[in-house]
Amino acid sequence: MASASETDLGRLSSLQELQLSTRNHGTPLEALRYDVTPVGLHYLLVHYDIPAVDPATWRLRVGGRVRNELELSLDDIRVRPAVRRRVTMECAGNGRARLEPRPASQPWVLEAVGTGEWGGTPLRPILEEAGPLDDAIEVLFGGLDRGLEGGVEQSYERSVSLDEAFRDEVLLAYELNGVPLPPQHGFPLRLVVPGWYGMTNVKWLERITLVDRPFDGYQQRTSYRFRQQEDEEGDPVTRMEPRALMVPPGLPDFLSRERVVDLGPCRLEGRAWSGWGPIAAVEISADGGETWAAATLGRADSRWSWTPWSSTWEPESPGRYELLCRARDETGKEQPVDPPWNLGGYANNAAQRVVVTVRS
Ligand SMILES: Nc1nc2c(c(=O)[nH]1)N[C@H]1C(S)=C(S)[C@@H](COP(=O)(O)O)O[C@H]1N2
Ligand SMILES: [Mo]
Repeated sequence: MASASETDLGRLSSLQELQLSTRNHGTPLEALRYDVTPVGLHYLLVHYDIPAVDPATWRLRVGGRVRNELELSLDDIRVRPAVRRRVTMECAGNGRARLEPRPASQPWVLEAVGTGEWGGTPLRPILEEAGPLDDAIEVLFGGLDRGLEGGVEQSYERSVSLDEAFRDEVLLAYELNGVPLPPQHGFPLRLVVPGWYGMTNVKWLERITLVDRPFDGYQQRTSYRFRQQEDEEGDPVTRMEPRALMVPPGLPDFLSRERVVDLGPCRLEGRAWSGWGPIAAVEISADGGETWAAATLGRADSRWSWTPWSSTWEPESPGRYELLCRARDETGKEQPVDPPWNLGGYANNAAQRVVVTVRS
């Protein structure tokens, strides 16, 4: 077993990677067919252990730079105005395993994304009731789960700016797809910040603290920054970069996951999303990225949920092909074909590649 300090230097044994990838499962890509990802198929990322929570004694505490501290039970939260929002959430590490060299962390290939129908209450009125003092600049969200990371013992905590926390669509969710939040997704309460990568959506929430200086805890300062070298400060990871994914067509091979399809028209379909703006285009390539053709876009269920797309591919002859898809959003951000490397392996939104053998 490597020590924590060895793994920080970027060496994970294959057993450690397997351990991470069995605890934190992805959404099978065939489940991109559902508008809302069924609960058990939604990807999962748990940094430490799933904490045991007694809902009867659990309280949400709102404090720090506020006029009125609040202490809310689950019942207090449930009687507040209820909303349901369809939100696509993606882990910032999605695509990490396709980077070379591979950063030492959860080895996602491409499947760390899902769309939930999150039910809960808007955050803003709670913050207004607490009444931020003039010097409050950020809102810090603290989870109940504890562990060690980079040798530092910590609770999972992340902050967002006051402006971001006051957005109307930010919610405190106690339901997923109409059922109480399952333990692994943050029971009894989690934060949902539409458009941002998964790490912002703090699970097992128990503390909301308004602060008068930028939060510099581990998950804000050390993790989730774009860096090429250890000693750089780096820019923070924030919103989801655009990405399109396809349901791999035809039949999979058990071990390689490569696909086999019969000669003839082949329907391709999938989903695309971006945290920066609505999806403007999805394109398909059947020649490894030499030429691209536009796919047809469907309608997203909400601004914050993924956009369906489809296309028909007509291979001319049997053989081995490499299919790619890529998305562009209305701000002009487009997926690259080559993976954008960084030390933490964040936001690798290089176009998906699917190897397909066409048989006659
Ligand atoms: N308290 C807490 N919140 C957390 C995490 C965690 O480990 N602890 N993981 C974060 C990360 S990195 C992601 S990608 C999402 C995953 O949410 P899900 O498991 O419900 O899909 O939760 C985020 N919230
Ligand atoms: Mo994540």
